[in-house]
Amino acid sequence: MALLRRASIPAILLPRHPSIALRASSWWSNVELGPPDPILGVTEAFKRDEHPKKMNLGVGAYRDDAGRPYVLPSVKKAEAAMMAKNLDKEYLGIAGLAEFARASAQLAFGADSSVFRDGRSTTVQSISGTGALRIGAAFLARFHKASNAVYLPKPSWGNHTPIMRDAGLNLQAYRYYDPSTCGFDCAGALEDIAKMPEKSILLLHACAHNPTGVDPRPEQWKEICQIAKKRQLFVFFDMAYQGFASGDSDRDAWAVRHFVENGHNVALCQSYAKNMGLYGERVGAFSMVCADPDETKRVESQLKILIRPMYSNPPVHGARIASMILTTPELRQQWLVELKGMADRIIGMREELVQNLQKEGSSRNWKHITEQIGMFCFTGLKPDQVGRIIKDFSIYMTSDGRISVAGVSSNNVAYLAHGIHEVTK
Ligand code: IK2
Repeated sequence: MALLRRASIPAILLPRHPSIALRASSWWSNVELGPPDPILGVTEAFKRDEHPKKMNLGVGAYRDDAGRPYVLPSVKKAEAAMMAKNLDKEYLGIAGLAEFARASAQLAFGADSSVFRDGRSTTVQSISGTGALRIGAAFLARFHKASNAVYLPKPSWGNHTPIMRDAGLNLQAYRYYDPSTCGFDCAGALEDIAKMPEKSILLLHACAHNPTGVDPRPEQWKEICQIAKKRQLFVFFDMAYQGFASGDSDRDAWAVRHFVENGHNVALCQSYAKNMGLYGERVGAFSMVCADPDETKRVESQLKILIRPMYSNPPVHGARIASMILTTPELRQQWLVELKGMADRIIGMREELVQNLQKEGSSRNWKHITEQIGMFCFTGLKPDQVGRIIKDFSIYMTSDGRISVAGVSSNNVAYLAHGIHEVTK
């Protein structure tokens, strides 16, 4: 038919590439080419590089000391036990796996927390930490009528900005990092928090602040807690690294528990990407601490109403793994040892990096490398130095000078120190 129709059109009127001309004109000519993601774009550039010593310290993903991705033995054991049970693949409910949500909330708030006795908290499974943030932001945008201003630390994890903005919240910032000390700007943060309009949303990284690796000390947390209470701020905790900072999951949850014990009805996001190495399984949780059981029930119902049109219900496999680890005493014990092993390896690499910088003859003060905590180190390298270390040494990192210490190993720490020294001397 098409051929017959074309045969009846004079040749002069036929386009040179008829298949193109017969297509509808473009719908998307107005769509601009977007920039690559500032973190994941680093991995793309790394993959294209053929340097034999290239290092990818961009994305935060744990590697063992041989530089390989690490599947925790406790995760493998849980998966083997699950296989033996021959489980089905039915849909989960909108809020996810109930036993996972319960165990996750207990891990965060402490099993003996009064929020459980009082029936004052609700937890839903989420698509890892990012999904938890997205649920929380959507809930706040819809129901936190008193203010849509969300205050992020300066700097914060790069994805916080689009998550909050896309949910319709109004982005603000408070001072957090002091470049002159490569440490926490406590005075600046307290001053800014004290000036926030009442009922604003205050986003806090519960531990292992990303990207700086700089956390407040307990006495500083206490001050933040008090001022936030006085200003009647709504506290939104992001805890993507519980146990990964100090190696102790209770210690890393200290700030969250302190705020709750001191009367803050917080929102909390959890991720099992790092602390169980379940990156691609996308296991996380979102919790809201409420005033009483009735409020809890109402909030829970609305969380489900928000989730249903987003993704209907969360994936089951990773949540089963996390749930089995958290609720089986021997597996949980094994996991806690493995978690400490990961945290300790990172702490050890920080020390080795400083020693190697000294061996290189660097006279700079690198003590922030060992003082900062968690997966990331904010090296203090300036953008031009980052550009040079990438170009001359194929050592990839984000342009703010953040390195994922989890990607450093005994084999490449000396090369990294050499590169850093060459671009900073
Ligand atoms: N919140 C924070 C503060 C995070 O750091 C992350 C993980 N970021 O990791 C990538 C990187 O910075 O290199 C998350 C939330 C959420 O992570 P996920 O959605 O993987 O659980």
